Amino acid sequence: MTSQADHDALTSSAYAQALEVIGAVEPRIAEATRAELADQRASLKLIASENYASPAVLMTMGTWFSDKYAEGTVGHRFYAGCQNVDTVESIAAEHARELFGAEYAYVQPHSGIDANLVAFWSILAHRVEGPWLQKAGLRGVNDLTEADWEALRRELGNQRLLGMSLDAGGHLTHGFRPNISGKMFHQNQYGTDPETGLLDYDALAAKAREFKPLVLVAGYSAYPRRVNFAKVREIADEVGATLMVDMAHFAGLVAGKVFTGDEDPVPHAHVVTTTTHKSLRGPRGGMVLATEEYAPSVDRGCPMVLGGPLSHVMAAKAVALAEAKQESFRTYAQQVADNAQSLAAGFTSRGAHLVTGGTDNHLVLLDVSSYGLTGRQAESALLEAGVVTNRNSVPADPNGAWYTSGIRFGTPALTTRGFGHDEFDTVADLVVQVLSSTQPGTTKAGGPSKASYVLGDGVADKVKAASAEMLDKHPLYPGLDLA
Ligand code: DSN
Repeated sequence: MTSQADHDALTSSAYAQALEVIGAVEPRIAEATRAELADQRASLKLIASENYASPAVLMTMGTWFSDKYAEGTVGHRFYAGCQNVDTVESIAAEHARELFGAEYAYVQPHSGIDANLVAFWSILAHRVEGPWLQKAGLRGVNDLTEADWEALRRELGNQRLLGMSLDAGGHLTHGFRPNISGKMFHQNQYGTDPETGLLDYDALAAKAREFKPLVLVAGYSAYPRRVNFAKVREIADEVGATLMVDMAHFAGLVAGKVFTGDEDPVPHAHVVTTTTHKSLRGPRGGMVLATEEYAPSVDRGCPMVLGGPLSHVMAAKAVALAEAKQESFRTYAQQVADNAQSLAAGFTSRGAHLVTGGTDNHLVLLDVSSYGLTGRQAESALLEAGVVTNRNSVPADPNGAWYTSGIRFGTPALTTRGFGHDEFDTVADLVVQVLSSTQPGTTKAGGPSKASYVLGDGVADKVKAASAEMLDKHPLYPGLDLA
């Protein structure tokens, strides 16, 4: 067993040497890599979908597994020599099944969008193609005639999907028109209650009864509240829909047992998708969990819609999932949720307006219109002061999805650095200082601008100095010294 000091020295030396090897080929990349670490260390990272993976997870991605093709699935590959990839993929899937209590896990998706595409096509294959093949008395796709394909294409292309609208907090892959999900499906959207901003299950049920979707999508990327997935499953069952939950944002809270019972999507959904790099704190990538019933069609993800699996990333997923099984991850996940409460309370006590009035997950959505700003202006002013966030629509947003009226904040990353209640209260204070000191700018022609802004003199420096004090107390990768 190595001591923490030995471990830190090993990590520092490994990265310093790796950067030397990289720098000998393309010094600008080694330099940008060092600069990225410095920037991440020096800023308040509040983007709700970002985190800091452990050195073990990061290092696992930098190996020769990157060089191997392995299309197909474990034990059934389109390439020879995949025995070690099989080992890696099996271990990652085993950890995922155990951690989430899932019947089946597919760890190949390269991203959240890929995971959702795998899920959509798996549901279509299971619900549309499967019965159609059986009805036609066919054994497999090779038996289809051109006329059969024509009929199947028509049927596949006319299915209904009901998802949460983007401005209510859904994700663009849940049927938003510019995304393929909004084009490949006959889509419809549910929103939130205009008064409370909360999900209205009765309204959702009424819409589902009227629309009768094949796929009902639950999950969100900017809704600051928990969802009762048992209720959503009842609605799906009533209308004969497959329930797909996208838990990309809150997978860490599920893994860490903050969301249990009705709030845990895994026992209630037919198919669950996620990314692995957000609150779950793993490598950049995606994953699909499913019931046994959907497993065979999910397993066809590659080559159905995915290119060759990223074996080095699957290996890193296995490491991250092993980390998430540890007791310390439960403590972390609970702290993420507690910190979101502290941040929300800090904003509310300073007069800021929060969508839904607060939070009970890992994110807070601040409506910045009361400061006379668009989300775009607020995001830029905050960035100038070293506070990294992203603009986001609020329900029925008058400024649309580009300029927006909201700023989304998340606690996973700074919680990894060790921030607690007091620091998040200070973060709220700093954010409010910036927003209160920002004025909308004007266009070149002198008219009102939705993008430019003017931040009061000295505010950025003052906020950066206050942030630096907290960041210094909670260093990122404390043992990692590249000097
Ligand atoms: N980009 C992710 C997010 O920020 O929520 C989702 O795609």
